[in-house]
Amino acid sequence: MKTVYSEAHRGHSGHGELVAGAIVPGFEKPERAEIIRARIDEVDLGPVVPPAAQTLATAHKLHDAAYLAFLPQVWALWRAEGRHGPAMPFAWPVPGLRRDVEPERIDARLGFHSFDGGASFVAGTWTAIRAAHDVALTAADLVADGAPAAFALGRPPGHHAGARFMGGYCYINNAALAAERLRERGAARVAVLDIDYHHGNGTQDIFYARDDVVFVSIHGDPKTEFPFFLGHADETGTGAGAGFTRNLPLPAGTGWEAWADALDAACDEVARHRPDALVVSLGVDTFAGDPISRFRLDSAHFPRIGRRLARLGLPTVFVMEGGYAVEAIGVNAVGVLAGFEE
Ligand code: Q9C
Ligand code: ZN
Repeated sequence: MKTVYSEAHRGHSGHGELVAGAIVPGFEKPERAEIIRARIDEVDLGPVVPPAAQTLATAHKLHDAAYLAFLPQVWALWRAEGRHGPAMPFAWPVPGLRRDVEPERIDARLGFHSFDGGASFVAGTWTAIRAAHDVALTAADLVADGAPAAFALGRPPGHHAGARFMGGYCYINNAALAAERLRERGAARVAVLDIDYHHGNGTQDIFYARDDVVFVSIHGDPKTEFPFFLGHADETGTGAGAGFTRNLPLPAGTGWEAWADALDAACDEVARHRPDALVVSLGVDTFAGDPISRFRLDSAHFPRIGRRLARLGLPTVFVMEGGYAVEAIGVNAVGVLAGFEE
């Protein structure tokens, strides 16, 4: 299959994140995409192509206009306050505080548009976000044009980004873009299957009231795992979307057998809705060696995931999400894709 990739992700680097009271180097770093890119050549997965030019029209169907307008301005606003280091929020308008008065200062605006401190900005962040957006839409177009599958290798990832917030290393929801583009190109119904370790709260948020995009997710139980505040089994959709969201939370420590059972259940759920196309939010932070996650999959399991997904027989866009064991991320992510192609 073709991979869509842009080097523009490299500018989103050098930021840190808060772990146990200290700012440590960010786990979501350029090496991740570089190592996957190298592995694609090693196993001859297929051609690597640049994204085609895209407008933000599809993003505007998924994200709030004020939120989308804010993202490209962040770095300049931060610099205008004399700051040089990464921009990160530190105050959030939780219930009990006001959201109806939009603040003016950049520190406050960052918190206003986010749910955690995990989506920081450096000089190249917007360019990387925009490139990942173009990558996802281009991969969806390849599949709409008739390719059986395509791989959107962008970063930053997207599945924690909701209609009006960033967080969890995510800004614009790339998987949601791919699903929406498949809808625009003629698919009556699209399924998004999220196999990242973390619940795809942003994707769920965007499609929760819709019956044309099914969202199915296998993830660490939010009672103990990030993003903590969404992803429980009783969340099944609302309004027209009732019955079109399915969450399969699993306890930290889950290994291959129980995880594979959940994948079977998730695939059955996808098939039951008879979608015309599939988007896979491809996180490989389910790997046992992942430094921030707690499932126990081995590298040998990832091709088996790909083979199971292929049995759905659907045109499929793979969109890169998480995975932080960089030494294994190439083998694991490309393992899924190679298994799918068998
Ligand atoms: N620094 C994705 O896998 N963990 N996002 C914060 C404290 C956030 C994961 C830990 C994990 C976000 C796309
Ligand atoms: Zn994740």
